[in-house]
Amino acid sequence: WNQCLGHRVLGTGGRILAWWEEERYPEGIKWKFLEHKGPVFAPPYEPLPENVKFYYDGKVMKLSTKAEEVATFFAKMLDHEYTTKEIFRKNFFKDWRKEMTSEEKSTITNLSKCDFTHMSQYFKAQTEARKQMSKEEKQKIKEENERLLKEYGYCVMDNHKERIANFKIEPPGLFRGRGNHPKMGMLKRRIMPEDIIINCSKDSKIPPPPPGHKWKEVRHDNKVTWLVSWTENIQGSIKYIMLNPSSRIKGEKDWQKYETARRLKKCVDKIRNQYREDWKSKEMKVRQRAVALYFIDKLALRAGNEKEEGETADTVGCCSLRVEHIKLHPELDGQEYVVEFDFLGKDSIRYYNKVPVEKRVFKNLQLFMENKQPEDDLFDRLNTSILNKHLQDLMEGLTAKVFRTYNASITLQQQLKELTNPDDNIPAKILSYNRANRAVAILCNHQRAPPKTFEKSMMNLQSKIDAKKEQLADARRELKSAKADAKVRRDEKSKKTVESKKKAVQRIEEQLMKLEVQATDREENKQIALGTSKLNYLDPRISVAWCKKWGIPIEKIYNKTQREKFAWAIDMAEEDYEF
Ligand SMILES: *[C@@H]1O[C@H](CO)[C@@H](O)[C@H](O)[C@H]1NC(C)=O
Ligand SMILES: *[C@@H]1O[C@H](CO)[C@@H](O)[C@H](O)[C@H]1NC(C)=O
Ligand SMILES: *[C@@H]1O[C@H](CO)[C@@H](O)[C@H](O)[C@H]1NC(C)=O
Ligand SMILES: *[C@@H]1O[C@H](CO)[C@@H](O)[C@H](O)[C@H]1NC(C)=O
Ligand SMILES: CC(=O)N[C@H]1CO[C@H](CO)[C@@H](O)[C@@H]1O
Repeated sequence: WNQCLGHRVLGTGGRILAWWEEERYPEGIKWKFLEHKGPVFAPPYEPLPENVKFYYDGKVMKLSTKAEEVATFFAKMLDHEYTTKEIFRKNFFKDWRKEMTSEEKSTITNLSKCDFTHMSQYFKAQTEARKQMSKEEKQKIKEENERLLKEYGYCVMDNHKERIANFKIEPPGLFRGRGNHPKMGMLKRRIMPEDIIINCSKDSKIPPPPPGHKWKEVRHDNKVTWLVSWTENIQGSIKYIMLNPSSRIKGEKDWQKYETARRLKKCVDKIRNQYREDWKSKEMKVRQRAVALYFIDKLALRAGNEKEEGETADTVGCCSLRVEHIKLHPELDGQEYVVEFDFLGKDSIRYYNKVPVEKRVFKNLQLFMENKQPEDDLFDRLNTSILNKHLQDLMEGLTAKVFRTYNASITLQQQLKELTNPDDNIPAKILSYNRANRAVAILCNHQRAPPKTFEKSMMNLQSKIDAKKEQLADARRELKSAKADAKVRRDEKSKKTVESKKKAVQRIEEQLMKLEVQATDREENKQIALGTSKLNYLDPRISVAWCKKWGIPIEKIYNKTQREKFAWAIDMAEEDYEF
């Protein structure tokens, strides 16, 4: 029975149980830029048609617009128990009289003599008519709502677009309250621009008030969570238009991660030149650091050594590699300077890879391994904190993970460019997307054991394919005989039959193709976990832009949870987004 209104918690009878100062962000979180379109006001009042009558004391009475509007609020609730309650009636009548002209006031002195039934019937008929609306009319309303959402439902906060939770201002009406609220029945006023305080940044486009109106105030406070506020007249509590703070903070972090990776893209060449130079350094520590960095960059290795996995799990990252984890081959399978890696990485996933490296790296590794036992550290002058410190010096916010994010995202972008065939249909394009995604997962070593249900689900799919093939053969036979038939008869009817049989064959061919694509996809996916890279390393704006470019519904790429997580990207990605 407690309700939370603005910044007050109210108990029964509207008693204030608790209140707080202001809707504020947690300490330290502030925005730098905020731009929005302001609120959407309730639509203006539309007077009743002439034939809808109000009766006082048995006689028809034409009400002034203002009085009529408030009367309709009561008429709409006529069937509700509220309108029989004494407090409700008393409060309503008092507030209604304030909206009346002096003539109306002197005539209408007794609520019990007011007859709202005709009005009430009119509204019921309207509700009924709305239910019977045609598809086109419903579509029109839907489109209008979407237009409003697009225009007013978002704001720009610090460079990214954010969804606004409640951009529509509640229409006027009668206050209901809960229980026997002493204020029930009072008129909840129409909120006007003159009631509205706008909070936005100084350098933003300040939303213009509706023509002929003024805002109460425009503020620029970057510590508050609201965009628009006003004081409602019943309880005197402050109402806000806000964003969803939790999603903002999450989306913000996610967004920052990819922006950091994009910053790396700009300076990665410089970093690479630098570590190449460092391979020649006189200082052993610098050489080791440079080779480790090369591994992180080239192999997307983790920095490692964080000791979070506990003492028993013998998992390693780049800095904690031991001599036993690598083998050097001056020549292997026709390639020069090959390093063979074999170790347990994060979550005890085996990392096994044979990579040709540059000659200088190879020579350095030989040097690092000299006179060492298999269990000795490969990079004995290095640990994770030294490496991380160095990364910070190279670029603010740089960690080994940023290299992974950068490489994963840029690889996805390149793979999508390479693999997407413009002439493909949608299922084939999605297969290409999944293949690009798999290329990234392999790069990040996101492997998995084939799921237990794999064989069974593959068999199910195969039997579906077989059935579809049979169906196709039947359809083709039918088409053939229909054609033969048409040749003999040469009439309109048999021509039509041929056409419809042709269509059937085409339809079945498409269905078969879809199933076959699905089977290929599943087979290729057998030992790869796509989820991790999709959720953690791939800039969602790349996928969204790809979908927009090729007209692929976003649902084909992201499921519901993923769409929520990436809402910030789905709302903002341009068709030609470049990571
Ligand atoms: C108001 O009207 C009702 C119904 O006509 C009547 O019973 C009641 O006595 C009236 N009240 C006053 C205060 O005139
Ligand atoms: C990403 O990693 C792969 C595999 O090591 C590497 O071949 C490629 O050059 C990297 N791409 C970029 C753009 O860094
Ligand atoms: C890393 O090495 C530096 C310098 O040798 C040392 O000061 C630091 O304590 C080491 N950190 C860890 C976590 O081992
Ligand atoms: C969406 O996919 C992820 C894996 O990628 C899964 O963990 C999650 O349960 C899925 N959510 C829904 C609503 O299907
Ligand atoms: C509700 C409220 O007053 N919020 C803030 C809006 O901005 C001003 C400064 O511009 C602050 O003083 C307010 O606290």
